[in-house]
Amino acid sequence: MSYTVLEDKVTLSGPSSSSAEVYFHGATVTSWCDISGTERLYLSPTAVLDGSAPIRGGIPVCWPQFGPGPRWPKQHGFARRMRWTLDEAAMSPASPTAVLLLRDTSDTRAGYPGEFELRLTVGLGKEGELEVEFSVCNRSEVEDMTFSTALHSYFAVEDVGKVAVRAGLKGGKYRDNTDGNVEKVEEKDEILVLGEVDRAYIGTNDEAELRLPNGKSVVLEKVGLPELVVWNPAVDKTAALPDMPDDDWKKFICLEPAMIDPALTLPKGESYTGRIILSVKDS
Ligand code: TA6
Repeated sequence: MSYTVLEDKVTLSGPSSSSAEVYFHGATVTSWCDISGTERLYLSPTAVLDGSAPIRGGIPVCWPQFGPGPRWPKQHGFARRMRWTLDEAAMSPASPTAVLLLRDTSDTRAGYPGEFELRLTVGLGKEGELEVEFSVCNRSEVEDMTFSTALHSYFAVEDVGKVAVRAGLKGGKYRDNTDGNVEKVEEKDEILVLGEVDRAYIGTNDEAELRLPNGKSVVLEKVGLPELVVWNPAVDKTAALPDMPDDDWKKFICLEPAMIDPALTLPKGESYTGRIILSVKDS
């Protein structure tokens, strides 16, 4: 069990056949294989990996905003568009854990005044589960810092029409981004993908289950991320994505632990941490 540093990414090898990899670009986790060696994240075969665009797939970090604004002119902010560095001093050779850092630059401060240190810690647990911890430190001594965030996770499926999301969402509210972000009430126990889905569920439980047709479920536990975005672009929106094959909408579903609305105002000198643990179980 260990980690290997390559030019563009760190690879982790964990218990049995579990593994993961995280690109320095955007601190984007692009692969997680569970203890059986099964790849559980979707990465577009046409994802741009040279740092010139956000990586399409894996777990992009949306910060300092989720969505089109108001803190940064580009969708989902700048964290997924920048090269992070490795904090090897915080890592131990025998542990399958990588720690990546991003600090404010003159470019970020030109558009977003915050003085920050972002840290993404990616590790494999004793059962091959994936643990991702995202922390924000407000390094300013005078200014508070406001942000929204999401760990925009793409899960690999064979056929998105045959999976179901169970997260105790029935009776809960969501903002429907396919309908002007109007607030609605979920009427079902299970979320199915029968067309384009783009919903931000509000005040959700800290556990969601992605039920696969083969009797397995991917379990997502979240802490410090009160919302859950469920997204699949379906045919038309996928056709408009330059970094995803037209038919690949069938091969993933996004379950995105998030903190969107209200955004968080972090007082000077204080820190925020959001965390997810991904595992696989029999349904
Ligand atoms: O996942 C929800 C969402 O906000 C969708 O509306 C869609 O825009 C998706 O993110 C992907 O955004 P991206 O900028 O990565 O193409």
